[in-house]
Amino acid sequence: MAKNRKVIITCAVTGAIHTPSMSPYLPVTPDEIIDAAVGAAEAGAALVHVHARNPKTGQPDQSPEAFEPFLKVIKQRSNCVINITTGGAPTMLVEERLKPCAHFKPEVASLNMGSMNFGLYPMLNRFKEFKHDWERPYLEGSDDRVFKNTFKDIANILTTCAENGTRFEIECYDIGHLYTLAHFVDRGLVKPPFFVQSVFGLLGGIGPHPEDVMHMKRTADRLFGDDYHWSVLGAGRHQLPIAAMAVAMGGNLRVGLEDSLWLGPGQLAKSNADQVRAARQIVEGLGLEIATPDDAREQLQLKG
Ligand code: KMH
Ligand code: ZN
Repeated sequence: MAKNRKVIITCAVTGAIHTPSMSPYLPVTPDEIIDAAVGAAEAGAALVHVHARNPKTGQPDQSPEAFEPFLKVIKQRSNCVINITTGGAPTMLVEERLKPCAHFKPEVASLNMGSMNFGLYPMLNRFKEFKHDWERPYLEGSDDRVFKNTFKDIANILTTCAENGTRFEIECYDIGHLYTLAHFVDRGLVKPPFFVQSVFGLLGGIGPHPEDVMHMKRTADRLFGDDYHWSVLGAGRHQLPIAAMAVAMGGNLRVGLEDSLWLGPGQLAKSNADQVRAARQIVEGLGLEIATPDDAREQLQLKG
């Protein structure tokens, strides 16, 4: 792992996992996404990872028109690095998912390193009443849905975005995804330094046990040496414990309502900024400094 000791906090402000009925604080409209992103950046996030939603229904929307109303304003109001999703939602195919990145040519885009099951249906046990018609089938449907990211899909994203100087938040949900990254390094399609975002605790991916975190880091160290920056995200209640583990091990972290709606047991996070502040406390409590957006640009060699 590359040795930088300023810790990069990424905040993923809304995503496509959670649905509006799960939390009144989930950003949905462009104004809510702007406030969430700017608030997270002011609280200490160097990168802000964004998805768009239909402002009336909250359904994930991957059209460039859905991103347009908030991207420009976030840029005007903050120096944070904007990271646009190419994951979109697990219901979408890669051609649709690529459109906003191809159009807006961001500094960073997410890149999902393999096809997988993406189990959202257990949330039906916790959240039962839904405001919008799409929410229940979206969650139920994940019982028989594959989040498709074939080798061809990955190569397509790499070549389309790399032409624009976009670099990647490389989402690895399991150990095999690190080996897939190594394969694309061998093919010359992705260049160091890699920003590896390890995802723990999603149903269908690696678990959230400390041994899982150790195994992910050990494998990435063996495959990539000093050529990668390591970041982690823990799903749901695992968010802060996993962040704390990784920061103590020299890594970076991601928080945000995309990955967890919670601030503590039974306590919904009222904003993305609240989660960033909680993560920042961990970082600073360990005697470490958080990275500014320009520190992150330098560390990750972004185009700026
Ligand atoms: N929802 C995260 C676990 C993407 O947007 O490309 C992964 C993610 C995918 O952020
Ligand atoms: Zn995302």
